[in-house]
Amino acid sequence: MKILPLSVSPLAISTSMILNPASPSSHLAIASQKTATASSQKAKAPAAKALAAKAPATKQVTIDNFSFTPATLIVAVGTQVTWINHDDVPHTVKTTNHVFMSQALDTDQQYSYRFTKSGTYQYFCSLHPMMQAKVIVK
Ligand SMILES: [Cu+2]
Repeated sequence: MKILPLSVSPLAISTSMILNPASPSSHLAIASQKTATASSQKAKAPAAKALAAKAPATKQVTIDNFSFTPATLIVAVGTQVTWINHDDVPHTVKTTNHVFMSQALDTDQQYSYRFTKSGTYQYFCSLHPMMQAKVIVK
């Protein structure tokens, strides 16, 4: 799984600045130190979990053989979803309710959208409207 840098997420930046005006990295360092002083051997596991929770959530949908996989993707609010076209023909990602639409994606090109509101987002390929899938944001 690709973890995108914090800088791509306005949400992550603003949250970090509220929590710690200095910098996100020094905040993470402080969190790690606190965990490290805990006596148990389990110290590393909670630290890793804390770091993962601060990373922006990302999910991927692959486009291959004229279909979106997974056809139904369930994500949390704030998740950035990236579609990657592995077909050798162009495809698009267009929501039925006009929330967003990608440009035509050539082979190996990708499109990302961050879901900031809960709901069900039906989408399709405007070039091949039989290609349909959805993202459910909770
Ligand atoms: Cu298509």
